[in-house]
Amino acid sequence: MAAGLTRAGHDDFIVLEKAGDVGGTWRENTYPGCECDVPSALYSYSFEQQAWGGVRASQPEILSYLRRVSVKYGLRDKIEFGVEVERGHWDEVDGRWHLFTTTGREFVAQYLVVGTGALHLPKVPKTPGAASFGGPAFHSARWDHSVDLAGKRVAVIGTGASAIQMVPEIAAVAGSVQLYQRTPPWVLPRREAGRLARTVGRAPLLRRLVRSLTYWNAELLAVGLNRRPALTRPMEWRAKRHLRRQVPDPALRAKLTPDYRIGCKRILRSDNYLPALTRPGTELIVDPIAEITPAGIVTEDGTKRAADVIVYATGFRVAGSLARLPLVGRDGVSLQELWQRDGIRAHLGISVSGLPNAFFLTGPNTGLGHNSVVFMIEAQVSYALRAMNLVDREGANALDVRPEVQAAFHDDLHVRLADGVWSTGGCRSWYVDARGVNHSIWPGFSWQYWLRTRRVDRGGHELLKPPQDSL
Ligand code: N01
Repeated sequence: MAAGLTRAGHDDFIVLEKAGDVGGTWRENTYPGCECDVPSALYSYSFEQQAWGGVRASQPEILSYLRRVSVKYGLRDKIEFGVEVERGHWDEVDGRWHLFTTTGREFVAQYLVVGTGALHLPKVPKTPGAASFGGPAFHSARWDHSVDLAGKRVAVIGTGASAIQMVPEIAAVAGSVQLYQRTPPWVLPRREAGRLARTVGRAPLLRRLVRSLTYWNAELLAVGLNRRPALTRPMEWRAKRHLRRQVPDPALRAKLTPDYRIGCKRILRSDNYLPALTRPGTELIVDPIAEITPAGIVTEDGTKRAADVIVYATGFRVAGSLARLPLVGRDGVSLQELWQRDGIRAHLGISVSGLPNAFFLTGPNTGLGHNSVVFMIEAQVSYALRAMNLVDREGANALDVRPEVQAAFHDDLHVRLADGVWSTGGCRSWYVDARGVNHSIWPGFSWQYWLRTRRVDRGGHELLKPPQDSL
């Protein structure tokens, strides 16, 4: 967003960042083996395409890329680091957003862009006895680098995208690994192209070509995920073949075979996760956890396993995480109240009726199971810039999406979601909330989303005039 504003010639903005550096999720997640499972060809900004070292970019590579971009575009001077916004409200008298930080500072702005992300609140299960555990215990997104895992008995809970990246690294150094699995993930080969990728990466024209081919290849998957989940069956065959090749033991294979449709949860890619589970020191445990004691973990079948360290790779609290920041809009109604009343909804996942001039990045139903979130974020940034231009062009002060436009968007979205693998695939995932409502996924091609964000519908918005005394 900051680069988008700068590139569009604006410099009258400020970025408030609670941490001490840029990077977001790529700053917070530093667990061993952390990398991006989206093809690296798609994982850089369109205006700053990156020559990555391989077909997947590692967390340190991505973090240094983001730092580099922030320097190159002169953004660091625009960022107030270590400033956490605690609350904000739209003031109808002066037509401005007023934001208050945890230290009591106030910022006043015509526009507010919320880029706080969806996967940033660690979810740690409330297991009986967890607090009594005698050793270090931490979440994957809060990795404790002071803990040396060499020779230790390490318990890892969870087998999602984070776990499958860290387990091979942990297994390589730990004395033993206990991996607690509730649901087996579908795992496809990772396919590292090595030298070819590096060569391609260095030649800008080839890089663009690969980016384009990779993008359209990824879009193909959307047909299966969104419309015809049965079309993804060949992917299931490939994943099962990968499993057969990597896990010779039929009993272990049975535990690792999913019983739901691929894509219902995030599709994972790894060449070293399954082999790590066949190492003598690694045990895959599928009995549910009953309690945690000072010495380790007890499963429901009564087995006690001693552990020195527990790693929670148990994901994030997602639903409504955007509403955690108390924002109060028109008529004194807060985002939380709006979403409690109407359900979590935002027009294009970007604007919420009742919150004028506020734009959400990675808002509700803009996540993808098949392509890169960077593409979606760039579409959202362009949309926010277009909306600001519209306000200026119209001589207005603000725009607020009409509730009926937001409702029509929301209803159409949820009709389309009903056909998708997230509804029909027979799994439970973080995409879906406790009531079975999917607030996470965009149920279409990403280019359809891009098309819809190319234009701000003037008639679909109420344009608010500047307050009288500022005329
Ligand atoms: O979290 P998850 P994650 N008892 O929610 C299990 C992004 N990401 O951090 O499947 C026992 O996927 C849970 O079991 P189940 C990506 O969008 C991206 O791994 O619910 N187990 C599951 O196995 C991803 O989707 C990258 O039955 C419990 C695991 O913990 C998102 O972040 C890399 C449990 C949680 O899996 C989240 O991934 C990493 C309990 N009480 C992450 N509670 C990229 O490479 C949960 N589990 C881009």
